[in-house]
Amino acid sequence: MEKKIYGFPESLKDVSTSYCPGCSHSTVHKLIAEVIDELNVREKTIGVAPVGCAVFAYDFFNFDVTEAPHGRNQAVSAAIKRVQPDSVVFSYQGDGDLASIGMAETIHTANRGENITVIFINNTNYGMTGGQMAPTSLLGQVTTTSPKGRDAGYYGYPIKMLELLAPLEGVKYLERVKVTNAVSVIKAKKAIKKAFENQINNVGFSMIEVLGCCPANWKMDPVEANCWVDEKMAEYYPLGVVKDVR
Ligand SMILES: Cc1ncc(C[n+]2csc(CCOP(=O)(O)OP(=O)(O)O)c2C)c(N)n1
Ligand code: SF4
Repeated sequence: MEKKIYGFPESLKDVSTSYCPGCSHSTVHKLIAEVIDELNVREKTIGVAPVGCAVFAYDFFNFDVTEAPHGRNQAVSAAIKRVQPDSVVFSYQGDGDLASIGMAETIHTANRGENITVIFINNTNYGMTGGQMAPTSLLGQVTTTSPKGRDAGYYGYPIKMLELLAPLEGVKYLERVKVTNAVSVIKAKKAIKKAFENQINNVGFSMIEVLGCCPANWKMDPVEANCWVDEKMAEYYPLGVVKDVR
């Protein structure tokens, strides 16, 4: 008997995305869609799209997605979840959105222990607006606003968001993953699924940080960009579970 081993997720629309070739946003969208299908929650899922390259996420996902102003994703997500506690709400954000202008929202949403799922794509720059330095840009990293490389004395150090949030009591699950090869993609999906399951089981605030790549602004081809994630990013941002409390 034939066994089906692959199907296009119902939670993803069969449309072309606006992402550059090799961009991690595409891979992560697919993982989220697969998880939502597997958990059978498509009709009660509400995503909150960020500013940044994922601003058009509502055109790519096949469930309700709303938009939030720059940095305000988690405030909007928490409000939706409080008004509709039976819904499954996730905030999808880049590092500029989550760790820069949205830093206050991130900390206070986490501290309140809002029962939402946050998917954080850390690609170490402001992708959509042309590759400016982000709070997560690595030391020495050349960006359009740090043309001589990020210097700690002038710009400060790259912020490890999960380690920053871990001490907050409202925070239940934090894991850092990457999507640079098949094995890491499978691990990333497992983490994303758990972050959604936590919400469904009322465990509380969960955030998955995905080390993503931005080949366009890093001025690398997709293979080089993924190698840079494996070699440079994963060295500074260690992969794995940072916190898991039940
Ligand atoms: C209040 C406000 N300030 C600035 C902008 C311009 N802006 C749009 S996207 C963006 C950066 C997004 O970077 P990031 O969140 O890292 O997402 P990426 O594009 O890398 O996925 C900025 C600064 C805006 N939309 N709103
Ligand atoms: S600019 Fe970077 S983050 Fe934006 S779609 Fe292109 S590769 Fe992805």
